[in-house]
Amino acid sequence: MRLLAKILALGLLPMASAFAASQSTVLDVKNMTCSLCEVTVKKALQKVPGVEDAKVDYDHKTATVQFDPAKADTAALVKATTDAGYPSTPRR
Ligand SMILES: [Cu+2]
Repeated sequence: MRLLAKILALGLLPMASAFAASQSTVLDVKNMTCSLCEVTVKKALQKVPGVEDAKVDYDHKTATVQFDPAKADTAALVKATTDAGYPSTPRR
């Protein structure tokens, strides 16, 4: 029984912390040539499951994305903008 409790605790703790916080990441976005591109990139990011908020800055060529790390990851965000015609790289 104690072993079972341990397994449950180990299994559930990472999930609990994933639910608690959303993660924010900044992407450098290429190919944005006008403010309409900003909207296209924003929509592409918002379609990714787990994305809570996406702010795209045409002037700085960046996208700031807030997402649930349990559902989305940086790779999925990069893929979304790239598939829309705007390759991006995560900023560190
Ligand atoms: Cu444009």
